[in-house]
Amino acid sequence: MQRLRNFLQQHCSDAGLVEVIEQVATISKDIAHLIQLGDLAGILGSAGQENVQGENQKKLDVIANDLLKDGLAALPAVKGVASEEETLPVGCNPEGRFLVLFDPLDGSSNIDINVTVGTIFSILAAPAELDGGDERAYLQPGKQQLAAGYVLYGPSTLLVLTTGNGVFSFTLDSRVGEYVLQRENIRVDTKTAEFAINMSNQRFWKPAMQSYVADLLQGEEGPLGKRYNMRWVASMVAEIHRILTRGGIFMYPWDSREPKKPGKLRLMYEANPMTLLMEQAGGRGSTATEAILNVQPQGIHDRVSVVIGSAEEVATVERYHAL
Ligand code: P6P
Repeated sequence: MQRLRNFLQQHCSDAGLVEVIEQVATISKDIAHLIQLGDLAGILGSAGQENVQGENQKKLDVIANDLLKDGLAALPAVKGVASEEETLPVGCNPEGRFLVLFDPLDGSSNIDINVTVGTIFSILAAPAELDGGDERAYLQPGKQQLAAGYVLYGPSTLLVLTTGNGVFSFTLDSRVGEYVLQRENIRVDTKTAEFAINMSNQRFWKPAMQSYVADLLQGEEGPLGKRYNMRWVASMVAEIHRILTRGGIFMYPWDSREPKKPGKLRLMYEANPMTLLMEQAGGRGSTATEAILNVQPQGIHDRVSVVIGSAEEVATVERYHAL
């Protein structure tokens, strides 16, 4: 079984990029260990403060964020980092060539109920002329990502990664503390009969999304002509991993609860990395009207409407929104 380090050395010619990815993997082992200890490590519950998103931070949100921020800042290759849990980007090493963006603990509302959570990361080239603490350095569309991935802290701890040449999955063998290659060149089904959306928001969606989901629910008798199943884990990493494994479509569309926001999920460290992975596996990622990887960010905490998964199903959603 090929270990992560050997794989990266074979598949990635940039030693600096390999070093950054390895550091994320190393840090994720500490996060996985804390999650497995749970209450025993005293890491459950609220941190008693809000983040820039206005969300109540869990203790483990803060711990995971600090582990990633400090661990990456220690690498000469890292010029700066941006995090869901940090209001501003953090400048690291002026000579660094990479910027790393991350959601340190995605789905953290699940941590207190022992349900799957994850870490999502995205790696960009650092513009030579901008400091790693300068937000402008990060404002690159998702198609410019050099690498992206997630760590899924589930029954197994998995690292799923792309450096632009396919999607690869590694399982953490806790007996030896190493990620070992599990699946190569993952391909996602172009068709699906499984959708993921938070149905409790139905009355707040645009009519086009209401119409599409109503047709999904009509099953064989409806215009889509087949019975669909539904899942909602409230952890994007778990949803995307399921889709990479057996197809599907994940949606978090704009809704009228906060009409000024284009969506709930964040472009730079949720939608962009997950879309790069999905498209590297033959799937697609769209805002329902535009390819996610083409969206030009205006700020590191930009939000976006998200429709990600099996290519033909994403195209169907776009068709409903084009009517
Ligand atoms: P809701 C987790 O907070 C997250 O950012 C995603 O991981 C997840 O898909 C979504 O929000 C869940 O949102 O509104 O269903 O709690």
